[in-house]
Amino acid sequence: MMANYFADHIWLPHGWGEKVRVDVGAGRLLEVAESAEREGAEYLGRYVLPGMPNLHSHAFQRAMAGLAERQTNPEDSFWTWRETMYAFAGRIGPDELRAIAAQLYVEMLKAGYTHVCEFHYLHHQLDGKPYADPATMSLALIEAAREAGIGLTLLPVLYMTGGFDGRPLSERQRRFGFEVDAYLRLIEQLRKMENSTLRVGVALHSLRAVPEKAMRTVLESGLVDAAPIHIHIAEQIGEVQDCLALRNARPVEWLLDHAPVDPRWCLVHATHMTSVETRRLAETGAVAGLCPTTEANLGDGLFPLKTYLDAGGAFGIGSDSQISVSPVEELRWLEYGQRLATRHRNVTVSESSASVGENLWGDALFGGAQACGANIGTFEASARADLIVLDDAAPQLVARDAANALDTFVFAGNANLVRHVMVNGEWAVRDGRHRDEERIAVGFRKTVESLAQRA
Ligand code: NGQ
Ligand code: ZN
Repeated sequence: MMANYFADHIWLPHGWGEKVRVDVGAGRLLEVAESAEREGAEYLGRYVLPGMPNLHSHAFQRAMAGLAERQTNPEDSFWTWRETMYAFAGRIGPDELRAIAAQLYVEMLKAGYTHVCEFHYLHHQLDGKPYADPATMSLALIEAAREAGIGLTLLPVLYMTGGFDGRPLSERQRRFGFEVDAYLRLIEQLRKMENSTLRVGVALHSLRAVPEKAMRTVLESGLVDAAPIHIHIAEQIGEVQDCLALRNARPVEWLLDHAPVDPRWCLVHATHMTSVETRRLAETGAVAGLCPTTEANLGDGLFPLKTYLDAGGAFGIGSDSQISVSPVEELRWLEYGQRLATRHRNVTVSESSASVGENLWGDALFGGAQACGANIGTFEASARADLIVLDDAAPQLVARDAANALDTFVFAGNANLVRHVMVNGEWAVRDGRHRDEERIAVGFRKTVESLAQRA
C-alpha cells in the first residue's frame, strides 16, 4: 500500500523544499520530489516538518510534574527534589507505568515529538527483587509506546552504586539495581523485539552509579557495537566535585579519557564542562542531550552552547522530568538561557542559516535522530515516515512565509501549532486529536487518582 502526500513547504536536509510530493509505503519515505505536481496526492498544508526525536525521558516522572514546586527547606536543591522523586517512584508498578507512559506519549505526539528515548531504571519490585519476568517494567514502556503510536528507543539503565565511592544503593534505590550479567541478559531479551519503531540501546545511569569495571564489561560485551549508549553526566556541581575528589578528573574529562566516546554516545546534560572539555566532546561526534526545561526546573546550570556549536558539536533535546512536554519550549529555553547569560540575541545561528528557529529545529532533528539510533528526523528516501503538519490557519502563521515559519513556530505563541502527526506512515494525531486519547486519558486518570490515595 502506497500513500502520496503533497505540501507547499517541507523541511528537507538543505532547508525548505517547495511544492514537495512524498510517497510513503511500509512506514517509510519512498520518494521525496521538489517542485512537483500534486496530481492525486493528499494535500497536507503549507508547512511540514520531520517529527522531533525526544532523546531523554523518564516517563513515570510525568505523574509527579507540579508536585515538587513548594519550598520545603530554604536549601531545596536537585538532591531534595530527588528524594521527592524517589518516594514517588516507589509507588509505580507495571500497570501504573504503562498508563502514565501512554498518556505522556500522547502528549508528546500532540506536541510534535515522534520518537522517544526512555532512560529506564525502574526495573524491579520495591524490595529490589526482580519481577518474575525481569523485563516486566520494560515491557510496560514498550506497550505504552505501541498504544500511543510513538517510536521508542528503550534504554534500560545499569545502576549499581549510590555514589563515586562505590557505596551500596540506598533503600529507595534498590529497585534500580542490576548486576552486569543480569543486565546484559535483559538487553539481549529485549533486542529480540526490535522492529521499525523499537530500538534497544544501553544506558549507564551516571558515573556515580556505575563503577569503571562494570562500564568496561558493558562496552566490551558486543551488545553496543552499533547501538546508542546514553549516560547522565556533569549535571550538578556536587557530581563534579565528587568526581574530582575520587577520580581526580572532572566527569566529562574522565569519560573522554576512559571510554571510546563516539557518535553512538549521548551525554545527557553535560552542563558543567570547561571549554577544553566542551571542545573535546564536540570533536567526538557524540550528542549532547540537552533538557533545558528540566535543567532550569532543577537548578542545574547552563550548557556552554556557543563554545560547543562553534566547535561543531551535535545536540538534541529531551523532556527528561516531563515538567514540560514540548519541543518548542525546550528549544526556546535553550536559546533564551544563552541570551540571558550573554546579554546578546540570536545565538544559535550557523553559516547555512541566520534563522535561530531553523538552526534549533534542524540541529535537534539531526542530533536527536543520532541519539535514537534510528533512521528518522529527515525527509530522505528510506527514512521512517514521521512528520508533523503545522496549523497554517493559526493566527501566528497566517502572515508568515517559509523564511520565518520556523522562527514563529519556535518563539511566538503558546498555543500548540502542531495539527497532524504521522509516525511510521500512520496518523497518530489528526486535527490536534490523538486517535486513542480518550481511552488513554481514562487509564491515566484512574492511575493518578489511586496514586494520590496511596500518598
Ligand atoms: C533521574 N534525573 O535519573 O531521574 C535523574 C535524577 C539522579 C535528572 N538528573 C536522579 N534530571 O541523577 O541521580
Ligand atoms: Zn535523566
